Amino acid sequence: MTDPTRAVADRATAGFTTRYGGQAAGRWAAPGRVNLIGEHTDYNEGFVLPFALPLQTVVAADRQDAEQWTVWSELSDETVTFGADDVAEAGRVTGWGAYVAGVVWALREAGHPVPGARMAIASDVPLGAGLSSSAALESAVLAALLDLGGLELPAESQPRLAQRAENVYVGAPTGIMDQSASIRCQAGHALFLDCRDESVEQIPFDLDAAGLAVLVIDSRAPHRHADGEYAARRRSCEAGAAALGVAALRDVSVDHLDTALAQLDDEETRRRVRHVVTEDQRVLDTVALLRAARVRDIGPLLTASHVSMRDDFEITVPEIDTAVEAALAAGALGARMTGGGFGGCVLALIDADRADEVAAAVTAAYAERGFTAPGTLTVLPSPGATRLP
Ligand code: GAF
Repeated sequence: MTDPTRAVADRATAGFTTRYGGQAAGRWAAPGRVNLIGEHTDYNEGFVLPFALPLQTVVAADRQDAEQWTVWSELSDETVTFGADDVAEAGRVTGWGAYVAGVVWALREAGHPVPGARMAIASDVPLGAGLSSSAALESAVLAALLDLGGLELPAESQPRLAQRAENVYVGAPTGIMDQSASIRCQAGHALFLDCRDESVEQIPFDLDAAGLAVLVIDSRAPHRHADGEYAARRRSCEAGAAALGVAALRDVSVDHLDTALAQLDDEETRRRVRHVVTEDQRVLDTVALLRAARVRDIGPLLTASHVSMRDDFEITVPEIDTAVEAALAAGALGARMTGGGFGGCVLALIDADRADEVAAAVTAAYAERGFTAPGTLTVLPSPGATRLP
């Protein structure tokens, strides 16, 4: 266990003992993620390339006999309790407890006999920063319930189940990327996921060997209508695919992009389609470079992805664009927004010895524009969900 994991695991353990008395039967951890490249491609059955963060959510838990789930979280210092009736139908538990109840609901719906449980949750994954705090919570709870119940569910089937918790129980129409990243990522690798058949390849992403680092910049931008805008982007993509007569935008290749765009009447749909089709190709190009250990060379693809999100998909905000521009001006090899958009984080690929300089440049650019100071953190590709010793 690394030191940061130990600290959050200790908080979950202590929270369990304080709330319930005695020792937890075990502790399960699941990470947040950044997406190296491949944004808004997952629900278009395309490609993504996330990696897991060293920031984790930890659940300390034990079984309880009744069909009841009692959950305390350090984030709100609140305890939520729900029973079989609350997970008989989606949506009955609301707030953060919905992510936990959603996992119980999805497991039961898939026919698994879920044990009652008491859980204490601690987390280092910031909320609302676009680093998949909800997928980390779902994935850690899923890992805990599977082990506590002795339930068998292959790792490749787990993301879909956690995603159903979020899509159906919570009601957020997200794709398969975040839960896949939290569950299936491996240390030192980015996860190349084909969102059509959910096949994965672990792509070595050795930043140290290349003398590089990834700087994650929390834009601190308030989320501006993120949920509604996300759903609107999804609808545009589906409309584009329908107009082109394909099952999903994944089926349009860059070689046929111009022909496809010429078939669309609506300028906005054309821009959305162009983003998704070119972004899928950028993922494939990034993977090819990483396979050849040409890590430095992926920088321009990251920046091109950002430009596409800014101009074609229109999901960036001034704080995000400022962070990208300032990082590039300070010598980043590439920079882009990561995650769903309308706030959240930027990632910058930088020479490892320039992290302070790039972070200071972004902070200065923010101050000049009167934005709330950004957060910065360098990260390495970290392990996916696991039971802690
Ligand atoms: C959010 C969603 F949850 C993902 O499924 C994905 O669509 C992402 O936005 C954009 O790439 O994180």
